[in-house]
Amino acid sequence: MADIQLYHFPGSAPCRSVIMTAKALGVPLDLKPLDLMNKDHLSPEFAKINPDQTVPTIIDGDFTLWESRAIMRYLVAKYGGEDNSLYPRDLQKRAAVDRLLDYDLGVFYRAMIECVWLPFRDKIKVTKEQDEKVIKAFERIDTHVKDMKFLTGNTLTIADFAVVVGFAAEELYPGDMSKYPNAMAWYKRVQELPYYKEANQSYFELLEKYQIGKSEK
Ligand SMILES: N[C@@H](CCC(=O)N[C@@H](CS)C(=O)NCC(=O)O)C(=O)O
Repeated sequence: MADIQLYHFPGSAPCRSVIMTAKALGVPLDLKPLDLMNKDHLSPEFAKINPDQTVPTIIDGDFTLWESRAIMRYLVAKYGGEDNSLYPRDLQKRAAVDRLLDYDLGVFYRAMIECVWLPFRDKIKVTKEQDEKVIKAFERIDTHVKDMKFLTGNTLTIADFAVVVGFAAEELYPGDMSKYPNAMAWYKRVQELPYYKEANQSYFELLEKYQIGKSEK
């Protein structure tokens, strides 16, 4: 069987969540980097593959799929065996994962991108509303994970992969992360996964490029 092709942009958060899922499942990926800065994704060739022209996009045989959370669900369903705890079959356990994935898509990830990453990248001053949105997002994760190892209980799921790639924007966030000790303990736990470093290498390189890191905060 040919490896699954993954069109990605090195450093991209949703791409990293897909890479983590593949690594957790032991599914090899054939990485196809697109340079978004060079507008590679806007080429007519890529528009034929994904008319939304976004990454991550996978091609698995004759099947093409985009939207990171849909890709993660697909990979676990197809390659995770009978009942994989990364995306459990039990209706209520699965619903808890889905809720977190939806919260991430609609609220958490948006707050990180719009209120931390883009102002940082474009050197724009963060508004009071943006700052409040970020604080609320960090507070939500902190309260949510208070008595749990991972986001839906004591077992790692794809919800952790989805949220952690956005949470990693804390590296660029000038505020005081010690206010969120439960969230930071969860973040550390996820970072300790054996494949975390390799799957997120491109993000560390991006941080290095921008010369940012914990020690500089
Ligand atoms: N909701 C999508 C977001 C995908 C997305 O916006 N990816 C960015 C890179 S991080 C992209 O492709 N941007 C190109 C564009 O929107 O033109 C997902 O989770 O996959």
